[in-house]
Amino acid sequence: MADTTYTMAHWGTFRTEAGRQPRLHPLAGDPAPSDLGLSMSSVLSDSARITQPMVRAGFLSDGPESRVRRGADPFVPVTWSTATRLAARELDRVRGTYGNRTVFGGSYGWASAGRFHHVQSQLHRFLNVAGGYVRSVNTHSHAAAEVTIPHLIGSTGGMGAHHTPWPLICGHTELFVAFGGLSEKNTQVSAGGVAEHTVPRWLEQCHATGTRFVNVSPLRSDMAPGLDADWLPVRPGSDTALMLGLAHTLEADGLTDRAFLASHVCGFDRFAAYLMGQTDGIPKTADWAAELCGLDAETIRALARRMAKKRTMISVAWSLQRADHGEQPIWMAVTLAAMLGQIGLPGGGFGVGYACANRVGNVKSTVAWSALPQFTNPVADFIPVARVADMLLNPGTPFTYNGQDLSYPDIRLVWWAGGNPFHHQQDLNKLLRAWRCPETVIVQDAWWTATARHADIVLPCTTSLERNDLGIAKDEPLLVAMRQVAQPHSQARNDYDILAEIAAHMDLHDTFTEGRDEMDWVRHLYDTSRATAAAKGIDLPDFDQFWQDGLARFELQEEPRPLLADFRRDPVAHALPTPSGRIEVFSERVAGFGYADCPGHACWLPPREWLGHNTCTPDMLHLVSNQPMTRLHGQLDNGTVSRASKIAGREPATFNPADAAARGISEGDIVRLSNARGACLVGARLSQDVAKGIVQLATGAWFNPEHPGQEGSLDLHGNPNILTRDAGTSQLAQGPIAHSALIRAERFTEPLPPVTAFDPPALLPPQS
Ligand SMILES: Nc1nc2c(c(=O)[nH]1)N[C@H]1C(S)=C(S)[C@@H](COP(=O)(O)OP(=O)(O)OC[C@H]3O[C@@H](n4cnc5c(=O)[nH]c(N)nc54)[C@H](O)[C@@H]3O)O[C@H]1N2
Ligand SMILES: Nc1nc2c(c(=O)[nH]1)N[C@H]1C(S)=C(S)[C@@H](COP(=O)(O)OP(=O)(O)OC[C@H]3O[C@@H](n4cnc5c(=O)[nH]c(N)nc54)[C@H](O)[C@@H]3O)O[C@H]1N2
Ligand SMILES: [Mo]
Repeated sequence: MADTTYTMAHWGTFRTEAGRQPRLHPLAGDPAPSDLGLSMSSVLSDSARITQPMVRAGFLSDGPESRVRRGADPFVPVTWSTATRLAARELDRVRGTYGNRTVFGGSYGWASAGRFHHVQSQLHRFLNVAGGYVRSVNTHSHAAAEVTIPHLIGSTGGMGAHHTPWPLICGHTELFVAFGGLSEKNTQVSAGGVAEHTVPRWLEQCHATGTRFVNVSPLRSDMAPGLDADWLPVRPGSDTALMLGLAHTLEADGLTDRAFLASHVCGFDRFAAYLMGQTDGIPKTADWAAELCGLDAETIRALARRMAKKRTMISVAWSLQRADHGEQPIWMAVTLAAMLGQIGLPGGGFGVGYACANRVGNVKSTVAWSALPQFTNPVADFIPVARVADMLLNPGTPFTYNGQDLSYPDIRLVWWAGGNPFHHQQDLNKLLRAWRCPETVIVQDAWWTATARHADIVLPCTTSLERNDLGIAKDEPLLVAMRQVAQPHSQARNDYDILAEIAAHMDLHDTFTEGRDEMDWVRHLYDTSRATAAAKGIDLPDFDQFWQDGLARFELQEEPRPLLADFRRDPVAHALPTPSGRIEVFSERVAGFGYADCPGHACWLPPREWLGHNTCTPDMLHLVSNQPMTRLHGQLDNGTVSRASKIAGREPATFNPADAAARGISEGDIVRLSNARGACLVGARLSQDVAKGIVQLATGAWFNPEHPGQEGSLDLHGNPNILTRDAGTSQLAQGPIAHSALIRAERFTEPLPPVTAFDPPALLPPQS
C-alpha cells in the first residue's frame, strides 16, 4: 500500500497523515491554500461531536405529541438498533397513514465533498426506494438567478453552466465592474471540492495585464487591495437603480449598441419606454439613481461612459439576488450588457458569480462524472428551497413559482441530512415555530448543530477523514482517492450504513444497496467515471493503481470560449432557446405570469426593508450577513480557525467607526443586534472598510438561544438569521432574501451568559 494519502474537501485537497488527530497539508502546487483545512482535525473528536444515536426524551415517552418541546428536551442515548428501528417505524407509520406526499426529504445543504458519501444523494435514493418524498428546488446560493436567467438567455449560462472563463478575461477585459465585489474569501470553496485555489492568481494576472476593477459594494474588503479598485459604496439593495442610471446615461449619450440590439435582442423598446420615463413619468436618470443608491450622479455618468468605451465585464455576485426582488439586478445586468453590445466577445458581456466560488470562471469541462444514482421520485410535489418554514406552517396554502400555481404539502415527517436549516434559513424564530408542526424530525449529522438539537431522532455520521471516497472537483483536472485516515469517532457510522440498516428494517436493503458496500461503490463510481472520461479522450489509470497513487491528474481538453460566442457570431443558426431565440430584455412569458413583483422587464422595485425606506430611522443599520472567511457556513465553526476569530466567544460584527461612535461602541465590546424578529450578541470590530450605515456579520455562528426551544430567545453567539427576514424574492423565483434586513445595535452591558453552542445538549442516562 502507498503511504501517502489524500482527502478532498469543499475547501481544498490535502495530503493526510493518519493518526488520532490526522495532520493535513495543502496539496503541493495549490497557489492559495485555504486555512479552513487546518480546522478539520480539531473538530474530529471535539465536545460538539455526537457520540452515539440519540432520541429526544419527550419523543421516547410521549411520541409526536411532545413536539412543542423540540429544542428544549434533553436527549437519551440509545443503541443503533433502537435508533434505526425507530426511524424505520416512523417512516413506515407516516407513509402508511398519510402517504409519501407528507414526507419532506429536501434536505438542502452542502454536506461534504466526495462522490459516494454525498449524503443528500444517499438520502434521496433511500427515500425514493421507500416511496418518494417532497423535494426542494433551486439553491440558497442563487435561486433568483437560476429562475431568471433561463427566461433571458434560455439556459443558466453565465450563472452556473458556463461563464466567460478567466483566460478570456485576462488580457481582454479592460474594465471589470463587480457588483458585490470579487471577494477572495469566498474563493476558498467550491461545492464538491477544490483541487487548486486559482482565483487570486487570475485576479492578479488580470490586474497586471491592465484590467481595471470597480468594486460596487458596501464593503471595501470585497475586493483585494492589490487590485487597486475604485470603491463605489452602494447602498445595499439599490444596485438595480444604479444600473438603470448607467443605462439611462448610455441612452441619453447615444452610447447604446443599436446594431447588437437589432440583431440579438428582443423587446428593448418595451424596456426603453420604462427607462426613459415614458411609461411611468420617471426617467431613470443618473440623478434619479444617485438619490437611491447613495452615490453621486457624476460618478454614475462617468462610469457609464467608461463602460461604453472599454471592453467591459459586468459581474454580479450571487449576494445581490439573495435580496428582496433579487431577480431585478440579474435581469438589469443582462440588459445593461446587451446595451453595451459586448456579449459573446472575449472579456465582455456579463457573468453572475465570479469569485463567489473557486470554480466559477474555470474552463468548463464536458465530462459528466459519475454520481450515486438516486432512482426516481414517485412524488411530484416540491417547494422552492427557502420556503420550508412557510410550507410547514401553512399546509394547503397556495403559492406561485415561475408561472405555476402550487400549494404547500402537509408535511408530517422531516428528514434532514447534510444541511443545517437552523443555520441557513432566514428568521430562525419563525423556523422554530414551523419546526413544531411535523410529527417527526430525523437528523443525520456528525455534530450537535442547532438542527440536530431540534430533532427527535439523531443519527451520528462519520466525517470524510473517517471513510473512503472518490473526490472529483468539477472543472478541475484531478481525481482524489480519499482514503480513510481516522477511525470513526465513538459510535459514528457512515450515512450509507445507517440508511442501509433502516432500509433493512423496511425490507428494502437490497434495493437500496444493490449489494454494494462502501468500497464496491467507490470502485464502481471510479470505473464508470473512467469510462466516461475515456470517451472524451482522457486516459485514467485503473482503480487499483489510482487507489495506490492517491491522485490522478489529467489534461483538460476544452478550449476557453466566451459565453454566448456562437450566438453572437450567428444569432440565427445559434438562436437561443428562448421564445424569441434572442436575449429577452423584455419577456412576454414572464409578463404573462402577471406578477406585480416581477414584471416583463427589469425595473426598480424598492425592497421592503432597506436604508432608503421612508420608515427607516437613523438608528437603523443595514445587516450584511455575508459568507464567512473562517469556515464554510456553519461547518468548522467549532474548529480552531473560526474560534480564533471570535470576541469573548461571540461572532465578530464590523461597524463603520462613525456608526460605532454614535452608539458608544468600541472595538471588542459585546453588542446586542436586534429588530422585531429577534436579537443576538456579537463582538464589535471597527473598520473604515465598512460603509456608513452598514454592519457586517458573517453567517455561520452556531445558533445558541439563551433558552433553547423558546421563541424570542436571545442568541448568545451571533447568528444573523435570528434577524433576517424570511420571504420570497418575488412570485417568480421565491428565492431567499438574507441580504435585505435592517437592525439596531447597542452595547450589551448585562452579565454575559456563556456560549454553549459547542457543548452537547443535556443528556439523560443511556437507555439500555
Ligand atoms: N443570513 C444569511 N443566511 C444564509 C446565507 C447568507 O448569505 N446570509 N447564505 C445561504 C447560502 S448561499 C447557503 S448555500 C446556505 C448554506 O447552508 P447549509 O449548506 O445548510 O450549511 P452547512 O453549514 O454547510 O451545513 C451542512 C451540514 O452538513 C453536515 N455534514 C457535512 N458532511 C456530512 C455528511 O457526510 N453527512 C451528514 N449527515 N452530514 C454532513 C455539516 O456538519 C453541516 O451541519 O446558507 C444560506 N444562509
Ligand atoms: N469562505 C467561504 N467561502 C464561501 C462560503 C463560505 O461559507 N465560506 N459560501 C459559499 C457559498 S454557499 C456561496 S453561495 C457563495 C456566495 O457568494 P456571494 O453571494 O457573493 O457571497 P456573500 O459573501 O454573501 O456576498 C458578497 C458580498 O456582496 C456584498 N453585498 C451584499 N449586499 C449587497 C448589495 O445589495 N449590493 C452590493 N453591490 N453588494 C452587496 C457584501 O458586501 C458581501 O461581502 O460563497 C461561497 N464561498
Ligand atoms: Mo450558497
